[in-house]
Amino acid sequence: MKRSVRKCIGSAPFAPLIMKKVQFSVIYVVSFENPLSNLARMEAKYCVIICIGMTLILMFYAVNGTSVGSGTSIMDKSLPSKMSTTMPNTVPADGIESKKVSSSSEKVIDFVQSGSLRTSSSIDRNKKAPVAHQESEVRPSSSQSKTFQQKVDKNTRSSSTSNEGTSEIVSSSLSQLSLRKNRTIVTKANSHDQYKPEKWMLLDQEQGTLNQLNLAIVGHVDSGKSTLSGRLLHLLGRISKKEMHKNEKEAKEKGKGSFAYAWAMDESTEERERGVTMTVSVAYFDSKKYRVVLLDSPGHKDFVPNMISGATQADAAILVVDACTGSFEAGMDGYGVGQTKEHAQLVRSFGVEQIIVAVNKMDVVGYSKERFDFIKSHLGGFLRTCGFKDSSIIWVPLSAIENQNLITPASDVRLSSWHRGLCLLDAIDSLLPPTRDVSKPLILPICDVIRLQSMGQLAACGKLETGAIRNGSKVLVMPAGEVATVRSIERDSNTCNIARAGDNVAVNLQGIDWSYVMPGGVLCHPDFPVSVATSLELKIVVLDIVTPILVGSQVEFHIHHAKEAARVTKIVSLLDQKTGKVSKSAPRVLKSKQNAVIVVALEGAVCVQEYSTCRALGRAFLRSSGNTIAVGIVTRIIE
Ligand SMILES: Nc1nc2c(ncn2[C@@H]2O[C@H](COP(=O)(O)OP(=O)(O)OP(=O)(O)O)[C@@H](O)[C@H]2O)c(=O)[nH]1
Ligand SMILES: [Mg+2]
Repeated sequence: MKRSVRKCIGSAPFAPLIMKKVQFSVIYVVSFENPLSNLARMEAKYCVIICIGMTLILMFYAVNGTSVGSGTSIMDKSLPSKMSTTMPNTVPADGIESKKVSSSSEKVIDFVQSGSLRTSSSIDRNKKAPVAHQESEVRPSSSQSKTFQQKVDKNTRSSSTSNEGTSEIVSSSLSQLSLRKNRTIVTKANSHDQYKPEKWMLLDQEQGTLNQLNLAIVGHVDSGKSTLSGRLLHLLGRISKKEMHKNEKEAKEKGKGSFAYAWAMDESTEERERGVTMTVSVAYFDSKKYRVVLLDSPGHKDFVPNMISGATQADAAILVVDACTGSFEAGMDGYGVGQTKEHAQLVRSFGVEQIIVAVNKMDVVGYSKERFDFIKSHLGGFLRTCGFKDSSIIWVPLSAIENQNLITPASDVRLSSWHRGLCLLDAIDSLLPPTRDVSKPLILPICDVIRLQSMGQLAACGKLETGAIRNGSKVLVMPAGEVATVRSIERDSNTCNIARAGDNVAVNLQGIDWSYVMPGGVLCHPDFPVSVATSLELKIVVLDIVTPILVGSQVEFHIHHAKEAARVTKIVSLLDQKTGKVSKSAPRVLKSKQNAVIVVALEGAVCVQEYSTCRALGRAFLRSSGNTIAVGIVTRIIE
């Protein structure tokens, strides 16, 4: 329907031309009516017939020819990439339309929503991505190759930045999606039970290598996440003295002296000028037990979609809260204003079970035990309602600025006198190793795509949720349904031969057109394709909302790295919060804190699995007007 409408619009530019031709013919006919001689009349008759004929032919070509030709290209250009996270302009969804009227910073958001993460180049300054301007800034993802990062051509990246060529190809590939989808899914919908992993996939941990732990740093704006991350990296030797000195000097010159450590993570000019993290930055360090992938998320409300990109990959999280009077309370404010609450809810909905609460800026409150206890009791109660078990929450009072209780126990007696618990680094090491599902078929949700035009190479970046790949493995790129071959793999800037579940990698692909590989897509096993759907049944928990959810409500649907405009088409039932049983069928509205089963129809197809089959592809959440309004799981793929 949408396409046909666009097709008409597509042919519109040709309409004046057709009209002109018709008018000309009519004038011509009329002018021949006046000469009265027979010959003239005969000629006039023939002329009239010829003219009518020509007019009809011209109209036929004009209508068919132009609507097909121009309609296709114009339609394709105006259609958003289905897997792109930029919302279609035509969707009057709450808070979505307004985002499209974007300021430059919002454009950045759109781009980054493609799932872009970036590796903190402070850790390796010579490997810095070229940056031309903010909108097209190249921000390599999670643990993808810095080599890729170095070579990447800012104009060649597949992302949600508007790229007419890209959207044209992507749209045309998507137009075939339903066919591909059916072909792929119907003919190859193998049950996961039939999957037998190959021997190399199951090999034990390589000797001498640490377990990888993807650790998201989340929390309310200005709570000190980047400062804490920068400080930690500096203490662990991942940032040189020279580097730190440079940051300190430059930050001071700009009147932002207190942000020197944060600058290790916040590298873009805009982030530094605004003193706000806008995209997730990625850094690495080794603890005694883990190879830690640190995902420093933005805390500002406007950048929650970016935070999601990183947090969906997390095995565990550090929730940073600001101990200062008023600041902690602001983070706990409801209705989408307090990101302490929103982030905690989101990371839990992504399946994160273990959380470290870093109560930061304890220096400002004189390392007060009372303040710490107050925060612990208030936030602790809330975390329990999110589903965190008490035994999975570690509380760490600290000061990033004064280096208290980060990698060694506090030296300040005001803290050490009462805190007998762990310092932050020990708390990280006390986390249980994440389970890695290598015995299931490959699933790698793509958070970023990097194209090296000069070398004709293409890398899909993201975390392997299940399964394993090695050089030469065949992978199915969804939703396109195209098979590609793994040319090489990079993990934490190093090439490796095998990547297994849990690894954050850049997978260099060959044998596939780049337009088929998109952020929000999924790499999977060719014989076990993931589903592609536009209508889903969800079991949701409604968060603190001001506007109730109704049938017909327009929402932003998020799932792994994909985002689509959606509409609530049905509220199936209300569920009892304690028993989970249906308490009311087909309620008219959904309000805060209610549990329900709903059906959503998506504007475009997303790669999805039922939660019972694959957790990573079965967790979804809904946003509206810049707030997360519900978190949930996919219980049924309808269409
Ligand atoms: N006094 C004090 N200030 C701190 C501490 N940690 C961070 N800050 C300050 O808090 C401000 C914000 O720090 P950031 O690290 O940018 O905070 P953030 O959470 O990363 O902010 P966003 O990413 O924008 O959400 C800076 O001025 C820091 O110097 C601390 O332990 N004590
Ligand atoms: Mg920050």
